[in-house]
Amino acid sequence: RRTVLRTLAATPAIPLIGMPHVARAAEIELKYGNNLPLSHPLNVRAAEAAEQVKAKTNGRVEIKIFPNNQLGGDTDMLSQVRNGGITFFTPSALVIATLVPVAAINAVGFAFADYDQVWKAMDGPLGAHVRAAIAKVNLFAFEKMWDNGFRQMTTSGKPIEQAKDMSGLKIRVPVSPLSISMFKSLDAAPASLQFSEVYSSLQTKVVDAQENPLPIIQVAKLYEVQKNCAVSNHIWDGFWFIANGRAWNALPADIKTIVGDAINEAGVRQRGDIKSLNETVQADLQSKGLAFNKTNPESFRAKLRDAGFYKEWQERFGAEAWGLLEGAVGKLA
Ligand code: TF8
Repeated sequence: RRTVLRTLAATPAIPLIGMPHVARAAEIELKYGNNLPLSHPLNVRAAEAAEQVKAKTNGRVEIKIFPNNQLGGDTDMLSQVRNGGITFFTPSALVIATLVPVAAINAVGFAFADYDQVWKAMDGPLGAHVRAAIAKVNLFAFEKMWDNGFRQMTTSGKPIEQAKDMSGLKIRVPVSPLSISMFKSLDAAPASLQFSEVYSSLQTKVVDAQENPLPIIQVAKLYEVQKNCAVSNHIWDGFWFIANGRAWNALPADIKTIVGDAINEAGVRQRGDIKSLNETVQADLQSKGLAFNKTNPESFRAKLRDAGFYKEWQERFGAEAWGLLEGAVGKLA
């Protein structure tokens, strides 16, 4: 970066009159990678944040977005954000948990009843606990988590209504020990695959089912390769907006404030987008041929309890984190 600055300083001023579209190169370019198409609210709002940062820094700072797994799948992007190849990444809580195990705690099955509970916990003590754990692996997590949504299950075969319908179901889950444990406890046959592999694995029938929030099912066109959708709300999932710790700390304080504010404010707007999408997207998916059915959450919860799922994860997450979760949602184990 220094070389660039010196070069700029040594260059005689060029009059820009009559060429208003010739932009000066940003002094600081920050790369942001994610796994979603540009149409998802995550990218729409991140682009707004990038615009705001550019405007407020008079073009000095540019956040460049690489959407849609352009830089590789989640596992690749997670190592790139760790080694500084990219500055920002927004993994689902399930995905960052491969590195920071406690980050999966919001995804304990059937824990959160609604968004009031979610944001009280994640903007409150539970979120603070997870952010501190993320900081320990030299990543910086912005304060406001972004929303992925409540996860629902889709199948190419028969609909899922009760826990017993899960028996033997070949279902794709994220690369997440918690997801594997949960779906095994439900007697399903889960397979961990990266998000970038989901569509093709359903298309080629490597798996028969998958689970994701409705806005993801829509933007990833999973309705093309699935028939039924069980509204199970089995996991609440969010994205942590994370930065490479070293790159973040190297930014001047005023820039950190501008970038932090822009990203946190965009995140809060993005939560609103997902919430309203949830109300409209089902009709759209239905019109594209996906059939919806309700589920009986009690049958799932009872099955998980009987299988010792809650007890096991209480131990794995530890008393402190589990206490914060139960403080937000009530007793689980
Ligand atoms: C998964 C993830 C996804 C998110 C989203 C595509 O299913 O959890 O829900 O990564 O960004 O792999």
